[in-house]
Amino acid sequence: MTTETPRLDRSSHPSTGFPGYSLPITIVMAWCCFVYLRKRLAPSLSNIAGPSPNSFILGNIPQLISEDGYDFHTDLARNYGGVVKLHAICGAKQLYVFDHAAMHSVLIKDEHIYNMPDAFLAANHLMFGPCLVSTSGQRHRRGRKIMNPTFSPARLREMFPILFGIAHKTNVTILEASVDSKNGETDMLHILGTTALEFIGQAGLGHSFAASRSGTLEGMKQLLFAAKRMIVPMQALPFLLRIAPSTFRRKLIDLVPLPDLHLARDLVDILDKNSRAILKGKREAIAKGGSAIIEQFGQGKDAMSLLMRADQLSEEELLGQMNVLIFAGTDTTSTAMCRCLQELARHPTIQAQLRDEVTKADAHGDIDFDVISTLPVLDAVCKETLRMYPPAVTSSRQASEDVMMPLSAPMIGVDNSTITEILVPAGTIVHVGIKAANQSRVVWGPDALEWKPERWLSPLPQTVLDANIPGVYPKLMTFIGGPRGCIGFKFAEMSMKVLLVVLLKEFEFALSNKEIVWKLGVAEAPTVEGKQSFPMLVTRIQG
Ligand code: HEM
Ligand SMILES: *[C@@H]1O[C@H](CO)[C@@H](O)[C@H](O)[C@H]1NC(C)=O
Ligand SMILES: *[C@@H]1O[C@H](CO)[C@@H](O)[C@H](O)[C@H]1NC(C)=O
Ligand SMILES: CC(=O)N[C@H]1CO[C@H](CO)[C@@H](O)[C@@H]1O
Repeated sequence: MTTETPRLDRSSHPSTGFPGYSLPITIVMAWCCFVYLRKRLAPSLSNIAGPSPNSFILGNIPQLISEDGYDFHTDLARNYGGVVKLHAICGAKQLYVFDHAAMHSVLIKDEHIYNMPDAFLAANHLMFGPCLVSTSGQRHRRGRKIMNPTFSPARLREMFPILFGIAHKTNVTILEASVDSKNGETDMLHILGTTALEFIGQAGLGHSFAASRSGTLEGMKQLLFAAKRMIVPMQALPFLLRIAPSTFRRKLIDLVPLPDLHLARDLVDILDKNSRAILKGKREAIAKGGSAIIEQFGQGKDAMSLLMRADQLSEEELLGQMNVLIFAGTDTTSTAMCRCLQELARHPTIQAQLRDEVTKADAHGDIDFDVISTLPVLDAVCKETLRMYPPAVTSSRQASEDVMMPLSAPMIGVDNSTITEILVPAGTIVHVGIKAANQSRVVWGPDALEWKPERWLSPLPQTVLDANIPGVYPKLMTFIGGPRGCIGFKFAEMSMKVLLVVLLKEFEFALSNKEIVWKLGVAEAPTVEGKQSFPMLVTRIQG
């Protein structure tokens, strides 16, 4: 199968910051103002405290979506109660929420009222096609019902040896890379990114990206960062999708002088072409039947093969779901692994303790599926990393009607009165502060901001047990909760564990002296001097 590699001029678009404002953006924003002002906002949010807007037109949005926005999110968590008011475009108000009763309402109790924002659904539709992250309501429920079994515990058991096979290849890649390396540094982001893509490729798509050397990984990464930089003009998408036929939209995209939009267009074209080629290959193998299926990567047991045999999704939907698995499962997992290795490098005693545990368990060939989940230090290291460093920092929803938001503890309003619940007006966008919730001192105790796997090895504090945190992953918001919670959280956890078992047996990880700057994209990413990379000093353990 031939897949195309994107050739992209990376210097042609800004790597950080907010794009400049040209005529089309001004038009889009004027349109947004019109829509928001028409909806006139209920006064109920005026008493909620929050940071003052940076500008009238854009409010706090540039800070919220900035790639350098860690401090903004930290300040929100530190300086306000569990619900914070943000200023959005043209004076509209949004909420930033990390109170757990409020999160429970948004994600579970009143989930049918809080959809993914229209602009996100529309952008996801343009990028990926019809899929889980471009649909809501009934259509989304149908999609979940069809997709859920593809990552069930029985499937994970089947995928387990496939993941080990890939991790062993990664071991060899690291060996080669560290031999080739001039200064002893190995870029673990690239290696772990390729590995995570291969995990999803083989287990999810029955396809080896490593074998086809497609540019999917680079393309996906750049697409997500370009999409995030376009959040403001994206607000016009639901409107454009409604009025314009697709050929006209395409012309429009070509005409609008936004480098990021053109980059996104080219990337989407490449991803689409690759995905269609993969799907065609699978169709042919299924048509041939018998050994043609077994010869495929994943032996026909991957998620896509299951979906194709179940025959409930259209061709476009299959492509969409395929794109979304790549999109949702790659950068998130590789970033979490980078954070994991970073903390293990900072805590050599824990690294040694973990190495000891996995080496003993893995002494007679690969650890068994049932055994890997019983290793306490391995489990604690993964959970603590996912708590401290959730790869996605926020997740957004939009209220489709007026709704009351409960609070777990009263807050003080701007007028010094006590607020016990909030009337959220229809149309309000609510950002769930995943990171802020995970690190709450109220819940986790005074050491909430320290990476301490030990906290998982003894009974958790009563405040954690009482908090009733509404995550699909016990006690954490990292994978969100409710019907839109991450479909792949068990798969992601298993991927991390398999990699840690194989890599810690073989290597010792230390930090290089390069300064790592973490940027906030759709998932966070480590950079060195503006380029995505995560150099580490990797030494092979002798003996
Ligand atoms: C550490 C790794 C991961 C993290 C932190 C993570 C986190 C998340 C979060 C926060 C969401 C909710 C997004 C939103 O609604 O705003 C989500 C959704 C999703 N994730 Fe993951 N994810 C990870 C790995 C994976 C993997 C490996 C897969 C695929 C096997 C996957 C598949 C999905 C899908 C399909 C959705 C959309 C669910 C829906 O809208 O119904 N994720 N994930
Ligand atoms: C890693 O690769 C080396 C060289 O091929 C091999 O000797 C070693 O057993 C491998 N280790 C693991 C855990 O796969
Ligand atoms: C609220 O209380 C603070 C201190 O207790 C005071 O400085 C401030 O003026 C009060 N604000 C209003 C609106 O009453
Ligand atoms: C509510 C709360 O305690 N939030 C904490 C979340 O994490 C930030 C740092 O990222 C802390 O400063 C907050 O106090």
